[in-house]
Amino acid sequence: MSLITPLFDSLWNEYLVWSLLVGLFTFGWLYHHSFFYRSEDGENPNVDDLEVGVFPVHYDDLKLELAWTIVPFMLIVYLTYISWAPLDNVWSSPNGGHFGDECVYDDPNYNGSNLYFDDDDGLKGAYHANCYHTIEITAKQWVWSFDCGTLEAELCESGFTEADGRAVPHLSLQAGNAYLAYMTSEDVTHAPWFVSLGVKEDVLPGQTTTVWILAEDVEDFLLLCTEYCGDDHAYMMAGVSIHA
Ligand SMILES: [Cu+2]
Repeated sequence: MSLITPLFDSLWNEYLVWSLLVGLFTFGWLYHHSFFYRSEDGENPNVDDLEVGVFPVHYDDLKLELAWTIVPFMLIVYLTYISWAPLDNVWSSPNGGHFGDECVYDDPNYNGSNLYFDDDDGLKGAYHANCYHTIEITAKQWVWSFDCGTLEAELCESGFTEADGRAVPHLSLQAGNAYLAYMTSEDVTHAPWFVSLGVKEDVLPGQTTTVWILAEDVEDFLLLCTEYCGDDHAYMMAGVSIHA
């Protein structure tokens, strides 16, 4: 079972490496200076003649200030750059974006959604599909409801399942398909988190928001609410199955 999609997998690893490098550098420097510049017993600890309330301008170092401003800034620009393509992929346009247009089932050229991951597309790869299916998700305190519209049962089916000893709503999708969910809320703000797919999006009363559900692997996982919505927020879950 994939915990995150390849889209976020490579980003996660790269962010982890940079966090470790920056952490090692920062804490290494901090601990080195804390011990190396410790005052000896009996020594006047204020060897720099610092005065309370007076900024020590005689220690000003323009080169150092520029370095610690520009170097982290360049790192942030780089991390933004590598995150751009995956974000562009998960926020793709529903009109001829990465996932084409909505599938037209009676079109003689219709040949399935055909979701696939292209490793060579851009820096980190990207998902593509010929076309996508649409579903609707409605949230209310404290239950999810899924509407498959006119989709065949093989492509989308909603029902109930058991999780944590309770009956919860269930959504069944087919692997190899891209779905666009149109979502709204009947009361307060909620946010479905498709745990295994690594995506979540707010749903809001009186508004429609969308999220791409990229059903790639055959797996079962939970959908959890990740926007605090009242007493039973913690139990507001659903089961998601992606079948072959
Ligand atoms: Cu909720």
